[in-house]
Amino acid sequence: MRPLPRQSTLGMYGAALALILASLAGFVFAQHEHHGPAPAANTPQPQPDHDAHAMGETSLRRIEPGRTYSPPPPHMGHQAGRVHAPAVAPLGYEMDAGVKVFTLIAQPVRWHINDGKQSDDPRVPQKNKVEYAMQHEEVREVIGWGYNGSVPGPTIEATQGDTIRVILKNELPEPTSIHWHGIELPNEMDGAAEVTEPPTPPGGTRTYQFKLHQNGTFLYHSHFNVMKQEALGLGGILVIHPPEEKQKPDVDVSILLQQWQLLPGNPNPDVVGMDWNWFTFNGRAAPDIPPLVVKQGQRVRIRLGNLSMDSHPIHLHGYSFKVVGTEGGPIPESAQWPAATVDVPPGSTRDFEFVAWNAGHWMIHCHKVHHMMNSHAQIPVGMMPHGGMVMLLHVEPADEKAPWRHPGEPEGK
Ligand SMILES: [Cu+2]
Repeated sequence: MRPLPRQSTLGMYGAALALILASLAGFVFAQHEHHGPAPAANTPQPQPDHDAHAMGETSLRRIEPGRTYSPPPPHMGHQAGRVHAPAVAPLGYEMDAGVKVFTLIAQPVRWHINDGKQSDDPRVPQKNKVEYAMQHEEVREVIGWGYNGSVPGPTIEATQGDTIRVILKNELPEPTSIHWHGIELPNEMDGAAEVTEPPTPPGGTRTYQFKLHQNGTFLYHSHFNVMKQEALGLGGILVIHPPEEKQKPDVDVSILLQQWQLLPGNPNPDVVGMDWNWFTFNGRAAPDIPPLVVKQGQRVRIRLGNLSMDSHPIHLHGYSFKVVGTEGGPIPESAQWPAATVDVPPGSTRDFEFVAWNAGHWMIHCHKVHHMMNSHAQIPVGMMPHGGMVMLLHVEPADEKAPWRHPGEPEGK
């Protein structure tokens, strides 16, 4: 494909003028043909089941008359296909003269942070349930800002040594930019709006292109009007695989941690308040976070990224794991540390790995128990049901009848 021209050098006044003109004109974007995302290979549960969507004309009329938004771009052909982001559709790329080309459309997104349904996953033993104690059924619809109809944006996958081009199209009602968080790149590609580049105005396009010299788990997020734009959801994870890997995980998962202040009856997040009351893995709060299903014996890597304003100590039941990476890249083997909880500070990523020897239904959750709640501010005294950053890891046993045995204990004892 032909690379799109670089953004024109509009200054702040130009951007502001474009914003005013755009809102006066009520510009309309052409609808592209929608190619559905192809399921990624080698993932435990390919489930592009995110119920987020770029808002269609009908629902939009209530908010911004006359404006429509592009569906996800048809760049779904080539899939790296290794990293699985539960609840978020995968993103493919096109090749252009050796460059991997991704498209991110920044646009308003309406989705359910929680669909209000009890989890009916048959793998969770029903006999253990206490009515109303486990799961919060409040439906919460949110209108945020995301990429390609998704909050958070899709996980971008590439390989060290690749040159990637990311085409940002701005369908937001205000200027934006994308910062490549943790990436060592030329200054003019950093995406720090008003510092290294003018922000991309509404209706504008900006092309970022750079070579990837690192590997690991990184972030991307808006870097214009940051407090508001990040609080509305504009972020995602960028995974760079090493060209060669000694121990490839069988299951590779990315989870973006976000938090929201949602006031009763209002789908628009409060972007200035600090009483965060909804906490999400990939835009979903429990019980609406899809479970992670793996087979006993598989090597699992979980990549956590934090684009919220709190730290999240993420805890896994039934295992000790090894922390193997940060937003600075992989941790040398001698410096990896064993843990059952890994704290993920704001603006960081943490990768941890384990071999799923222990079959069963294991919880993965933030250990700030405040963050294991939905809308706690509204809950009266009494039972406080689980919600928020709570996910289930199902490790399917290789042999249903085999007795439980710790791997440290010799067989036959
Ligand atoms: Cu937390």
